[in-house]
Order: sequence, then C-alpha cells, then structure tokens
Amino acid sequence: MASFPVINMERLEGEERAAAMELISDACENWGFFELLNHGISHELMDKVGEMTKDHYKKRMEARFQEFASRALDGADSGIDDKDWESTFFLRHLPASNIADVPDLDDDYRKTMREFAGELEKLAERLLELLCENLGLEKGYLKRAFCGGDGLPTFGTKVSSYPPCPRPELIKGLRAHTDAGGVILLFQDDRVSGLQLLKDGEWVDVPPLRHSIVVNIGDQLEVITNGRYKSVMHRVVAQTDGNRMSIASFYNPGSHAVIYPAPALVEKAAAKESEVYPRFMFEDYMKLYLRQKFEAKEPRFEAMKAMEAVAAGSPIATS
Ligand SMILES: O=C(O)CCC(=O)C(=O)O
Ligand SMILES: [Fe+2]
Repeated sequence: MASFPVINMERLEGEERAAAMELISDACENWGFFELLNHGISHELMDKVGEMTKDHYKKRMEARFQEFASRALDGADSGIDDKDWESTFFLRHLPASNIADVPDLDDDYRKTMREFAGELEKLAERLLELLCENLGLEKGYLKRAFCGGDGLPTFGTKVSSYPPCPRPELIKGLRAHTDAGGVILLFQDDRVSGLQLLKDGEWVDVPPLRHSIVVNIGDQLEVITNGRYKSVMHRVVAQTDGNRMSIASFYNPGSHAVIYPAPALVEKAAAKESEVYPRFMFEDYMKLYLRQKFEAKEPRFEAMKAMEAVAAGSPIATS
C-alpha cells in the first residue's frame, strides 16, 4: 500500500508546486487524510501549546478522568460500545469566541490557545483555496459555501487527552466515525500514536510526526464535491503506555449555511439524480449527526435526501 501522504508546504512556493498540488489532490481523493509540514505555524507556538495542554490535563482534568476510569471498565468482559477512553474540553472560535468564558484555564493558556486558533483558521482557509484550485472551482468558492446566514463559518477546537488504558481491547480511545464538517486540522502527540483511518477495509496508522498538522476531510466536503473527496472513517485506539495529546480543530459551515454539491462538479461527475448528493442546512445535518456520529455516513446522506424530497413536495418511493 502507498505510504501515508505527507505534504511539505514549502514545495508549494517553487518549481515543485504542481507536484505538491497533485499530492494533495491524490490524498483528498484516495485517503481523506494527509499530513502537512512547513505549514507556517511556528514550532515555538506548537511546543508551547503542547506543553500547556499537558500541564492543564495534569492540573485540571486528570482527577476527573481517573474517577471515570475507575468505573468505566467495571464488569466489562466484552467490547464497550457506548463510551470512549478520552478526556476532553471544547473551545469555540467562530462565529464568536468563548475562550474568555471557558472555566479552569490559566490566563496564559487562554491567550496561547487564542493565538493558535488564529493561526489554524488562516491555515484552514489557505487549504480551502488549494482545494478549490485542485477541484477547478473559482477562488473563494469553498469559503463562501461555508458562510451561513451570519456570514461566518463555525470554527472550534476539541482538546483531548487519551490516558493510558489497562484494557485497550475493551474500549476505544474514540470510536470509529467520520467527521461531520468541512476540514479538520489536528495537532497530535509526536510520541504516542493511536489515530487510525480505514483504507481499503484496513485500519492504517496516522503516524506521529513532530510539528506536523494532520488534515482530514469531513462529510460536508464530500457533499460539496459530490463525492469526489470522501470523508473517511477514523478512530483512536487506546494505548497501555503514554498519555496521547490531540488538539482537533473543526473548520465547518455556519449553522445556517445551505450545503449542496457544487454545480460544476455535478455536471462532470453525475448524470443521474440518484448520484447527486443532497442539499440541506448544515444545522439540520448536525442534529442528525449528534445522534448518529458513530454510524456510517451513508444513511445520514439518505435521510437528508429524503428531507429534501419532502421539502420539494415530491413523492418518495416507499418500497
Ligand atoms: O484525537 C484524534 O486524533 C482524533 C479526534 C477525532 O477524530 C475527533 O474528535 O473527531
Ligand atoms: Fe474525528
């Protein structure tokens, strides 16, 4: 199998640009994941974020997690499928930041995370532009598609720790799922692994790589590209040793953004109605996703298609 795609973004500036763009294109079409190096976010800032996040876990999160951990495996002798072995908290950046209101963060950590989020937002938007170019969409198309009623995307960060687990065969760090949104940017531990993606029916490790940002494609980009890019199932396997840090930032459509396949991509790819992805408001998709996150995405797309048919007043086949 080809090795996990790693893209050195410095190559986008020179003679090797076409080759680097082709790598991104291939990764989007065949992996749904890739890893970026030299992405423009300073290593110093990343190191600071990493250290502070590990400190914060020790100081503010560990005791609560241990309480959960002491009960989570009680009496289990087969796989646990309703819990994850992770400790998390969330930060929202767009449409409005909540960083000032999140409890238990030291001022310095708050400030550093705000700076990091600003850098990630720029990187996400730069990436969307690269994807537009690869897809043959006009400049700014994807960002505009993500801008909802209030003109802003939704952007937020999930800060996670996956502490060592005595029985990783019983519980996942995070159960398999696809991500609901647009592009996801992940700053993961450079030593403790655990993230895997499903490729051609096999679980493949996303290798820890110091100072890299892992990117993956969410369900909304699958819809907008009418299936040319696919969101891919991934999971976190709990480890017996080491506490894995992961900081995942989700650049998603605004709640009121109406998501649908880009017409330019439908004309090329699909002739039949059944081969066209649905049209819906992002918040309606999220309502469904919250209930069905750990299930396959296809029934979600089908459900949105059925809602679209009802809204359009067309009969739905019942058999
Ligand atoms: O922690 C990770 O590496 C992945 C997290 C993830 O997939 C998610 O939160 O959706
Ligand atoms: Fe995910």
